[in-house]
Amino acid sequence: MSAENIERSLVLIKPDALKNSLTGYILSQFSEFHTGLRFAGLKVVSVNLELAEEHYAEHYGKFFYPSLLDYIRGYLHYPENPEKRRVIAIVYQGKGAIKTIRDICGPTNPHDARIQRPGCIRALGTVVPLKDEKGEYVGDRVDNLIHASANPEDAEREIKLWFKPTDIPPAMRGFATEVNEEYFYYKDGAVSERYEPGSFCFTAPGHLVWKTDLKVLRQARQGQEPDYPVKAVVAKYLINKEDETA
Ligand code: FUP
Repeated sequence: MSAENIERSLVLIKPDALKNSLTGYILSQFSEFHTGLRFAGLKVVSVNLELAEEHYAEHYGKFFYPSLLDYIRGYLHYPENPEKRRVIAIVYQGKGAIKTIRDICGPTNPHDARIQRPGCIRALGTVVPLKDEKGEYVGDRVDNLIHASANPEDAEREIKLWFKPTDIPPAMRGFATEVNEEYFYYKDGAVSERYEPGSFCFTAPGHLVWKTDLKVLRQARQGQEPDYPVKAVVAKYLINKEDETA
């Protein structure tokens, strides 16, 4: 297979799929035998707020955005069980990966999925009406079990948001990396090069990082407008760091 034909896609098995024991079913639908796609990365993630906000940044300000963050973070399906709040994040790689996966997922809204593509994964989802503070219906939250990258640009952004380069085997990484030569710390939404109490060193000299992330960190340090928010760089380093059950 030539390198040009290879695509990557980020799949998230969301909390409602985990709650309904659909993980095995979903993995078998995407198996190499059925799709020709291969795993390039896989992890169990307790979704921090930074990660949720950046993943759904394009929906910021929409009526369903706050509910969407609670949904992906597992608060809606596991209100009483913080230890069960998690998502399975997977990078698939192969020819036509994006379309192949989205076809198996089906339409975004499970009502449409059941009509247009019975048998697809999202046909098993639910639609939850949302109300404003006056109790008036404002639209639906769509609990559709699975996320799949929509196009190659989204796939690159999403894979770099959820995965460090070293989470992916070297021959499958696909995107440019660089060896970082500086210390970068994070505290209260801001990045700095110096440690202060409560700050967290998310990358140190010698670490392999995404080249685009390093550019963003340097832009932010020089007071320039970064290509994307530093929060999107840091979020992956915060994965599974805090004990949300404590
Ligand atoms: P998709 O690319 O199919 O995941 O769909 P979108 O990017 O349009 O939607 C992202 C998420 O927002 C989905 F999980 C569904 C959710 N959503 C709602 O909850 N309500 C809406 O009215 C639209 C989307």
